[in-house]
Amino acid sequence: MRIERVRLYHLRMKLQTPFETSFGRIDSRECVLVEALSEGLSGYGECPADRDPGYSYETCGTTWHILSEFIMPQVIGRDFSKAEALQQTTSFVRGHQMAKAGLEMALWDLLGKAQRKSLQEMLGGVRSRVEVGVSVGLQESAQALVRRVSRYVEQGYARVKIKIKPGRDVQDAQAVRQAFPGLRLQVDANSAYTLNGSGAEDASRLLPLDELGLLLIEQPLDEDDLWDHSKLQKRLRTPLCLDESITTPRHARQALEMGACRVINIKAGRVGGLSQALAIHEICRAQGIPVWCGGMLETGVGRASNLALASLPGFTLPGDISATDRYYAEDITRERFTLNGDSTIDVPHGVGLGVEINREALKKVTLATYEAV
Ligand code: OSB
Ligand code: MG
Repeated sequence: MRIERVRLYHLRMKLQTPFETSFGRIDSRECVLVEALSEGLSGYGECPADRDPGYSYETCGTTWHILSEFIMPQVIGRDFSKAEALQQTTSFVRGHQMAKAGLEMALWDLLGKAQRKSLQEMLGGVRSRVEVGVSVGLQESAQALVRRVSRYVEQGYARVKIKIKPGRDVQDAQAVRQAFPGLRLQVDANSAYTLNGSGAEDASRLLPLDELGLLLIEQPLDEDDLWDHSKLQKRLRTPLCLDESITTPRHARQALEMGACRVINIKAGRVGGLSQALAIHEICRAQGIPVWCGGMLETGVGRASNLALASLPGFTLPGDISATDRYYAEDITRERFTLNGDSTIDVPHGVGLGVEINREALKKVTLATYEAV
């Protein structure tokens, strides 16, 4: 299909509750939505970079810049019969995985619609519903955290991840574990510690987490610090899981060779697109390494993509893919995802992403648009 035009939308959507991590607190979440048009069809993709460079160096601003100045001019007028081909087309851009991933997702959606295939079919997904959990941000106190977790457990989430940061780690996790002895529980530090750091930042403070029966400890150290993760993993029985550190299939392979982790969180956005997510899934599956689908507070567009990805056979741990109402009162898709009684969410089966954009809702949350022909 020849890409005739591409549109960008800068979105800001108010969250149901503020979300706080070790790198900051947000009340609303921003992202860039990509629309690729061809033969009367539109494909949509989501670049999950937020307003601030707290999770990674990418932001809505860098995504906009890289797509509009460099990538869109190379893509418009070009024929794509496979979404994966975008990797070659964009290989002249170093990094900027989320910018590439958003456009790649739009191509998957577009090609799926043209070929009358669901994204799940195109990716090789095998499950019609996937196990999910909820990611709970930092709360005012350990008691407030336990109350918040209780609410999600009552709603039916069978796996909970709590965010931790220096000074708010072992005690918070202990409080949740004490209140919910059988809960599938994991923690995420978003790179807030260093090995042999000073005071509260020293990752050896996290060693008592090993007694709490956690599923995994996610990204305690810096994104560029595979080596120290490998040293820390040797001191823990609990698997370390890398998120920020894994931005390419090569990093996934090297992290596993080094013993820097025993689990990988796959986010298509962070690794440059669904095609790269598939490659990492394959590397891990060949070695029996469990993977799960991470989340970035996506709209219905990114959530549909995450559900299709999480239906692949190697995704054996519950994903950070919660029901729509955990995030947004109003979404930009007509579909709202809901939690089933067994802590799963159904994988969309319509063509492409299987979601329809609610144009009025989209308009309400759009801060700026850009179109190139
Ligand atoms: O580290 O997994 C993370 C949200 C934004 C940026 C980074 C992360 C997260 C989450 C939320 O944990 C997961 C979700 O979408 O529910
Ligand atoms: Mg994470």
